[in-house]
Amino acid sequence: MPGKLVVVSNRIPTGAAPSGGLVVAVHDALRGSGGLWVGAHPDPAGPGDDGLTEIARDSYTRCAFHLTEEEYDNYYLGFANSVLWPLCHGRTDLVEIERRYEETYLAVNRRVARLLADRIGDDDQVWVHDYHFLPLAQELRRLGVVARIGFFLHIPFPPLGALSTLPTPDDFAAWLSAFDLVGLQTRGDTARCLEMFRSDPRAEFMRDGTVKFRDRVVAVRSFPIGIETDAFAELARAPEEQAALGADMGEKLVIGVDRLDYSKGLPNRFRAFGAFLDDRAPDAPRASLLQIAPPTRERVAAYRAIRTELEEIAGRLNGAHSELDWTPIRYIHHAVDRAVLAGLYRRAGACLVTSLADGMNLVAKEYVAAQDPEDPGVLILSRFAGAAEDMTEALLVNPYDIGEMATAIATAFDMPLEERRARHAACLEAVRETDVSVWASNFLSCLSTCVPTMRMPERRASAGPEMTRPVEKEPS
Ligand code: ADQ
Repeated sequence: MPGKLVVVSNRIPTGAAPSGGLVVAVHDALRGSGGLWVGAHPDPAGPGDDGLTEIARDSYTRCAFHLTEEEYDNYYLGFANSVLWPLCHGRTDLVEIERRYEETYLAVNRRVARLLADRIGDDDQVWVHDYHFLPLAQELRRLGVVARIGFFLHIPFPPLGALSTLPTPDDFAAWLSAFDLVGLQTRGDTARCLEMFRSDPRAEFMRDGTVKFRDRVVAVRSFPIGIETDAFAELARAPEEQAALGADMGEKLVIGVDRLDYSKGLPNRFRAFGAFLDDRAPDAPRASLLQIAPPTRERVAAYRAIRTELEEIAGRLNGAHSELDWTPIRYIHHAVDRAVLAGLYRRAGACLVTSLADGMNLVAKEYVAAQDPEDPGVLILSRFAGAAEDMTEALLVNPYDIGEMATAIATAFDMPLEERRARHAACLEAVRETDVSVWASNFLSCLSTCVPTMRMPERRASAGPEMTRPVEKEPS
């Protein structure tokens, strides 16, 4: 009988009925297998216990581990978001090297592994999410866990050269090789991951494309993530949400929705909208940019800096272009209810996704799903978002080229209906093909076909260093 599913992710839903595409897909997969979902407790400091706190139980169990304030600072804000995040998003200039960051990151992963090891059966499948837990499989293997362990990286895989920024660059490949399956967002990410292994003398390529690394074999594949397409489209059609959106946002509306993050290219997006306003004819219809961008990680200096920069640009552009009854840039700093968001997407004639680097970008997919296929808006999409790999009929732009983005905004507003329909239909097909339910089932069925390279139950009690053993090759 197949075992249960164990999911590990930094964020974990606390409510009884989780919402949001990724969360729902994971929730559904867990309900089917009666498994366990473990994540960090939303309260930074727990009640003092060092173990797992159960936060929900249904057909599966949700448990959380607590981070002390020091762990939150050094593991989450430190190594995860001031080292790995900028590294993976091409901003090695923002990487902050602090010994305590790395030490705490490893210590938290070791602790989570200890909390989990006894709860994982040999036939279970473990699905680890994202850069907060890169060393987790290595720690679980050290504790004798032989179950299949898969990893999905939601953010871009870093280019080879950038890995040298890490305090111990060789660790990255070793961490990944402790998983049986490494899932990445795009074919480009997969190529970069394989390039890392190819340049490492410890790695060797098997005939079936898997990588043998010391005593382990790991498969590397892309699994582009998506959204709950039909459910989101349904939300956008809801008439009550439409009725609430009659605000005077001008005749032409372009929308942007992002966490306030330097990887999303927001300053250039605002500048491009300013250049579009500069170039438009005096009698052209009024156009507004509605930017929804709640701040995140504000204790990290780079996030405070981007907020200040953006407010300055918005202030300057509004000063130059506002009229008594019209403000061209509306900048909202808080999260918006998903139903309202879906309605706003549908109301907007264009959506600007201008990421300088992005694993996938779900906003691009949500915008397409929310459109009326008979009269759709136009997606303007950065070539550096993972979504651009398959959504080739969006207006693809270089987010460093302000003039090109300004022209794209004008092109989107002037685009004939037939062309809008054709581009939208092609993009919608790409969104459907990567529906989040497809993404989850593809990843899990691929993981189930991986042949675990360590089936040595007698090692379960030992927490010693990894032992070597003959490699079992995956069937080709
Ligand atoms: P994010 O960097 O958070 O995700 P994205 O993929 O765009 O980026 O997802 C953002 C989600 O949050 C969307 O569903 C969006 O609707 C929602 N959201 C953003 N701002 C909001 C607001 N103000 N109010 C309400 N909802 C808001 C990371 C990676 C991405 C990858 C995803 C999933 O950085 O590249 O696509 O994980 O793997």
